[in-house]
Amino acid sequence: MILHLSHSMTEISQIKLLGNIASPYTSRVQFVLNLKSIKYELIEEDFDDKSELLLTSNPLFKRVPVLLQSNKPPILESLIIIDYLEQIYPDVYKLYPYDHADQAVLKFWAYYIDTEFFPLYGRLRKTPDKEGKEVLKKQIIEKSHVLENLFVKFSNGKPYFGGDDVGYLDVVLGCFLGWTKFVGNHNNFKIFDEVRTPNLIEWSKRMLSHESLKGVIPDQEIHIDFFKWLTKARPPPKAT
Ligand SMILES: N[C@@H](CCC(=O)N[C@@H](CS)C(=O)NCC(=O)O)C(=O)O
Repeated sequence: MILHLSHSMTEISQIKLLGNIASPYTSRVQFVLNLKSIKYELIEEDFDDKSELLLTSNPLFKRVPVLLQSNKPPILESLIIIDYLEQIYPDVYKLYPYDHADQAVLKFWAYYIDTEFFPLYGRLRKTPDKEGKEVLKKQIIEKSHVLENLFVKFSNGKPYFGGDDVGYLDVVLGCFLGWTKFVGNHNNFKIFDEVRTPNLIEWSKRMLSHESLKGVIPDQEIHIDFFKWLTKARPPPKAT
């Protein structure tokens, strides 16, 4: 739902986002900034040589994304940044339903996606032995069923988790679509699949052609290069 821009939108162009092109959490925030028509400057972080700005604005985790505005503290963590954007610009493209209990339910699922689903991709990379990898692939497939059922429940026959248009969970899960494709290809399996998760397959296509995601989810080349970097910079333990 797109409503008229408020006066305070002029302040928004002061927003800077510390991010990285391969970072899904950065994409997540960019997606929301685009949906809310908020202008921002993206400052690309090199993880081999993190900027002073990143180290001072997120000294504990030293991670992106970080949202910066003049005379305000840095806002950290993608889900917190999204919440913040929704609170300060509630009238421009509403991500959540109005009901607080319904919001809390969506946030639970965001927590699930961030703690139970996506981390499995990293564990798959770091697990050296074949058997261990197979176990993780199974777990990813199990979780893809959970997500398929979640989609059926929330979309209620409509194209997005949010219903007729992109909502909170679309943003939360949608940012992982590039890595989902890469991890599947790299490990010879399908994470979302026409037979097992037909709704998520159709949803993925819709998401990737959505205007607000254009240019936000990078090409597979970027994932390939980032994966090479990860393998070199943070090598998995050797198989015993
Ligand atoms: N929970 C955080 C995760 C952020 C995160 O993991 N960022 C990664 C890039 S995807 C990062 O900055 N990594 C820097 C590093 O590992 O040195 C969020 O939602 O913002």
